[in-house]
Amino acid sequence: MTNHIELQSKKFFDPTRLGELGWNTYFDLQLADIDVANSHIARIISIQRGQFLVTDGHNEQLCSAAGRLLHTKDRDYPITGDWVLIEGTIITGVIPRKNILSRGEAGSRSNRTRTAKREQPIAANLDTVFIVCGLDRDFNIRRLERYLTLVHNYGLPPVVVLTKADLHENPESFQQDVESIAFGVSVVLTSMEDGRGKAELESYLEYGQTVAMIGSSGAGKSTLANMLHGSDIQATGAVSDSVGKGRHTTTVREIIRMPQGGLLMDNPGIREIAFHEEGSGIENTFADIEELATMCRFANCSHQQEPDCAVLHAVKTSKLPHERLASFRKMQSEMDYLSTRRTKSADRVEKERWRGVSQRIKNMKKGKN
Ligand SMILES: Nc1nc2c(ncn2[C@@H]2O[C@H](COP(=O)(O)OP(=O)(O)OP(=O)(O)O)[C@@H](O)[C@H]2O)c(=O)[nH]1
Ligand SMILES: [Mg+2]
Ligand SMILES: [Zn+2]
Repeated sequence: MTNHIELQSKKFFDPTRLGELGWNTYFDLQLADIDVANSHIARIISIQRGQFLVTDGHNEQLCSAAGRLLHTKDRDYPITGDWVLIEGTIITGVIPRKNILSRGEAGSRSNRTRTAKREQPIAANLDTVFIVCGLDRDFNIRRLERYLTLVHNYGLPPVVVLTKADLHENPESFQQDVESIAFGVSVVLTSMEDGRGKAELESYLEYGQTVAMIGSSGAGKSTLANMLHGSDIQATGAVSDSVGKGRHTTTVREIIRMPQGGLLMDNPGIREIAFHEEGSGIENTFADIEELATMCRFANCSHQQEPDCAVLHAVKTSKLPHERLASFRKMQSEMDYLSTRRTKSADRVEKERWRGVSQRIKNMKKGKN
C-alpha cells in the first residue's frame, strides 16, 4: 500500500522542485492520511480577488478553491503559503499546516476589549518572521512589543529588522533599545543606501526556508525585499501623508523566490495589531516581568498594589520602565479576555451538546426515537 502511494505521488510531484519551495518531511508525513491520487501538489504564492496563484516549481497557475473549502468556517480556507492539492485548476484540499501567522481583522476590534472578533490570516508554513520597523517616525518600542507578542503567540521565531539606519549617526542606540526589550531575538540594522544587514538576514533565507515580513506601511518591507533579492522585484513608495495612514504601496501578500534559495513573503502594511488568539506571546515578550513576578510575595500578584511586589519595586527603582509595565498590563488584559471568550464558547458548545443529550433521553422516555 505504501509503495502504491509512493509510486503515485512520485507521478504527481517532483520532490526536488517542491523542496525548493519549502516542502519537507513534515509535509510528507501529512500526506500519509490523504488521498493524493489524481491531484497535484502546489504552494499558494499569492491570492488576488479570490483567485489563488500557485506554483509547483515548474509552472505557475491561477486556481480557484472548491466550494467546500470556501464554506468551511474556520481554518480550511486556503491562505498564502499553504500547500494545496489541485485538480485541474481547482484547489481541492489544504495540506495540514505546520503553523500559521494571523491577527485580528482590522475594523472588527471591539472598543471595549480591543480584541478582534474576526481573524485575518497572514500566512501559513513559515520558518521565520521579520518584524520590519523603520528608524523614522515608524519607530515605536511599544508597537514592537505588540508585534513580538503576536509572533510569539503563534510559536514563530521573530527577527526585528530596523530599516533606514542611514537616517541616523548612531543607529546602534536604537538597536540596543530594542535588544533591551526583545530577549533572545536578533535585532538587525539595515539600509538601502549601503546594504548593511544583508548578510545577516540572508542566513534566514537559505534553501527551503520561508520568511514573512510584517510591519507598518512605509516601514521599508518591499525595499528590503529588493535589497535582499539584489534587484527591483517589488514596487516601493514614499509614505503618502502626514498622519501615516496613506496608501499601501504593496497591496497583496506575495511569496518571492529568493536567490539565496529560500522564500520571502512581502505583505501590505499593518495599521493596527489586534490579537485574535492567545498563546505564549506574553511570557516570551515580557520575559523580564515574568522573571520579576516569581519574586513577588503573592504567586497570583497582579502587580497593581500588592505588598512586596517585585515588579512594582523594579518600576520604583527605575529598573523597569513604567511604560513597559503598562504595555504588559494592557496586553495581558487583552489575552485574558481572549481566553475567557474561548472558554465561554467551549462552554456553550458543551451546554448545547448536553441539551441535545437530555432531549434525546426525554424522547426515549416518551417512547419516541
Ligand atoms: N533612507 C531610507 N529610506 C528607505 C529605506 N528603506 C525604505 N525607505 C523608504 O521608505 C519608503 C517606504 O518603503 P517601502 O519599501 O515601499 O515600504 P513598505 O513597508 O513596503 O510599505 P507598504 O508596501 O505600503 O506596506 C520608500 O520611500 C523607501 O524609499 C532605507 O533603508 N533608507
Ligand atoms: Mg511594500
Ligand atoms: Zn507583583
